[in-house]
Amino acid sequence: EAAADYGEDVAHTIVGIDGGSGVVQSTEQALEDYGLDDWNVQTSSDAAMIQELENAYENEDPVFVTGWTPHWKFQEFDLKILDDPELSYGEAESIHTIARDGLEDEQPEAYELLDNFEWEPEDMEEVMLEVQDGVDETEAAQNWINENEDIVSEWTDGVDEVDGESISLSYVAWDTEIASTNVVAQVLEDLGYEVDLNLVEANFMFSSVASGDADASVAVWLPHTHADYHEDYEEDYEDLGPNLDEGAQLGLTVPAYMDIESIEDLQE
Ligand code: PBE
Repeated sequence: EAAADYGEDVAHTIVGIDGGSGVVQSTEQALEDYGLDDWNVQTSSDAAMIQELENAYENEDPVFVTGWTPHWKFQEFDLKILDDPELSYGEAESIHTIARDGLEDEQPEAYELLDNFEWEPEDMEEVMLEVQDGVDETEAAQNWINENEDIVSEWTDGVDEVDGESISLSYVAWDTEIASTNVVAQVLEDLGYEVDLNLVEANFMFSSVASGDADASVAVWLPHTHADYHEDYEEDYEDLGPNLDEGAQLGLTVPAYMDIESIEDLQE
């Protein structure tokens, strides 16, 4: 089957996640960059996108999804990210932690922990896979912590415990961020914090930390994915740098059984 025919098979539709996500915005950019005028991105949620991917995969049907790594879907399914010579999806991404102005002075222990938090894609994937397998998010986070005490002790090294102070973390219901946010939340709880998980839409993840309504977020993808949000709000919060430095990437993603290698192949 010629790659261009896939368009008709899928009604020229790419299955996306929430409209506020960077990966959907990058996909819209890709349609423009590659002149794929008759294509569109259908927005839904991470969970709904996975369901559609699963359905297609079972029947070996063509399907296009807005993908990213790290993500357990690459372990569960045989997938490929299409070449993107125009770099509509950017290149390698890092995931950053941001904190509200004033956190360092007012809650130095939490600030220090957040500043120290850093892990690898494999770590994130372990938590994600367990959640995907049906383990409760909190429990999956705690399991990872128990099995990785050496890593966690580097984050908590020299950080004093507190007595029931509250702290809030903003995040979006993306599998990657569910994993990271729950792990950091559990470590903060172990330090004595009462953690409020603030599940929001993408733009509020940034505005809540900028306004100080939330204390921090560990879910900021840069330099490409969240560049627009970051530009709008970065003056009003502090960027603590990467918590995952290498191994993150966005892209138009398809099952490996599809006969297509590049987004360019969709041009008719
Ligand atoms: N993601 C996961 C997000 C960032 C983290 C790739 C879905 C996004 O596209 O905005």
